[in-house]
Amino acid sequence: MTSQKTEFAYPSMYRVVLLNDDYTPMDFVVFVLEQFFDKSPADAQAIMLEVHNRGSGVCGVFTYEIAETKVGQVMDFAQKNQHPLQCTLEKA
Ligand code: TYC
Repeated sequence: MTSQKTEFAYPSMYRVVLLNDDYTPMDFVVFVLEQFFDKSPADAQAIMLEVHNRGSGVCGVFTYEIAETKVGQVMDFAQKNQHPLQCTLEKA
């Protein structure tokens, strides 16, 4: 029997990052973190405060396609609610 070597590469991962601004309500950001990133109320509150106090914070780490989709969902939802919330992705 011939031996087979299975070669594969792990996909690159991307951080989805929320940015602070002066206008988006804190409750809205907490809701976004619970709704789109499955965060518990306590985790969502902690991440929101980190963004508020430090300027940015990580919502999660995903493959490119999923990270892109999350960024789109957040930006869409913020725009529909007329908040200037910004969300980006960066290579992990
Ligand atoms: N700085 C905002 C305020 O004081 C709250 C906020 C938190 C906005 C996180 C955006 O990603 C953000 N209302």
